[in-house]
Amino acid sequence: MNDISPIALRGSFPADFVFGVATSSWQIEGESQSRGESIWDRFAKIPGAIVDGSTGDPACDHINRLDEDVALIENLGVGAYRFSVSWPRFMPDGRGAVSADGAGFYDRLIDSLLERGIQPSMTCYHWDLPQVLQDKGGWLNPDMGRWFADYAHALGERYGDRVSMVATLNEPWVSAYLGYAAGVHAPGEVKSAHALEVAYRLMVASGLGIRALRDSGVTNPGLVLNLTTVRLDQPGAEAAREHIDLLHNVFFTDLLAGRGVPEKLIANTEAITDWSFVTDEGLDIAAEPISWLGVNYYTPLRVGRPADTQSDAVGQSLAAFPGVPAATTRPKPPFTTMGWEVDPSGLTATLRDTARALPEVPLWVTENGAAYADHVVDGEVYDPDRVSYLRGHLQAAAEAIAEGVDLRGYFCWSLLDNLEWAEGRTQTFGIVHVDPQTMERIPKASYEFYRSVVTA
Ligand code: IFM
Repeated sequence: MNDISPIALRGSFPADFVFGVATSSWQIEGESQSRGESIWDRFAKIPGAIVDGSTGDPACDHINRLDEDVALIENLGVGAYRFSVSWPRFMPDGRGAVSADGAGFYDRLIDSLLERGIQPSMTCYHWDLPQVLQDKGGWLNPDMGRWFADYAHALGERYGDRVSMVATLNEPWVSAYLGYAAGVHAPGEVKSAHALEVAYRLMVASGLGIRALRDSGVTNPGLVLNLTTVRLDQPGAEAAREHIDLLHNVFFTDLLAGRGVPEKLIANTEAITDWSFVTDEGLDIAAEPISWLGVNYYTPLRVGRPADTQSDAVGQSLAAFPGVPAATTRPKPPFTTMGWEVDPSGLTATLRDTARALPEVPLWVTENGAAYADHVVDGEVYDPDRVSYLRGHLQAAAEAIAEGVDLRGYFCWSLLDNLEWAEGRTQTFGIVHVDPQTMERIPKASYEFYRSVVTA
């Protein structure tokens, strides 16, 4: 079968569909000495926590290469750029005073995007919590929601009139379960009861953040979740499949829809927690209406019967699913280097299911992309696997629209080869190669492919 042409692919989306590209602060900025400490700076100091010993410096040295990076975004031809604000750069003490330098950096970023006709899409929190707040208990502290709302309000006051979309949080599932159950992300705790509590408190914080953003004049606040379709791979794993789906998807969409914490999840986890931290007021706040929902999709989850060997796919350890009955996650080839199964139909299914769960909410694909091992040959990077991944997933997004899903835009993850959290520099998701030593940027073949689609 011939690959669909860029023109035909572009033509399968509405004319006003927004194509963008995404990054996040800790993964690209560098210059950690010019801001407050984040939980990822502290976590990176633990021997072995980050596989190759990477730290937040120099990351992609984006702070010093802003003009070059904005030029790459402009040349890509996208209509929007999704970035996150580093809370410890904007507000080094976590609360109170705003750093003039830190805030000024995002002023410059936003203004230079606008000068080029690119819509800034801002995320308030993409995992780099100020360490000073972690020292006060982090997301387990009942006051954190209020502190987050104050921070979001300050961001709204400063940038609200210039950014087209604002997300409160990026992927609370990851913060809660990789950070507090599997312990492979900052702050590196392994305590299932805390993971469930943090997931809930993050959703309450997001609701408070939505209110604070609106109060500051932001008209388009939303939230970004990593949702995915959870497939039964073998008979006998039905209960595990359902439990993983509850933790990964239904918990979040039910809270947003005002349906509360799913009864089945409460029953499944009764040996872990009594959920006494949930209050009617908290549920009401978590259900604060959002103007849009971002869906980050990379791979489906496939669940099978228990086996001697567990999958080593990044983020798919069963330790990340408190209360799950014995099972295995069983991704099938083809894989990316994260060990993630490549399955574009999973994106269509995820968008379809999310639209059903939250029928009134416009959806965006806020992240989608793939890590592959790249090679620079004669100053060029030829990455056909990533091109094929992007092509397939763009077609899958268009398919969801054809089925009636209200999908408004798609952001490719990621602009740059960056710090892939606990995987350090070993996993490269960029459509632009970044030399780890020289920081030289080389647009890959996938950059040219994506440009040919978005500008077709
Ligand atoms: O790099 C991350 C990003 O920070 C959040 N979503 C998933 C990406 C790939 O793992």
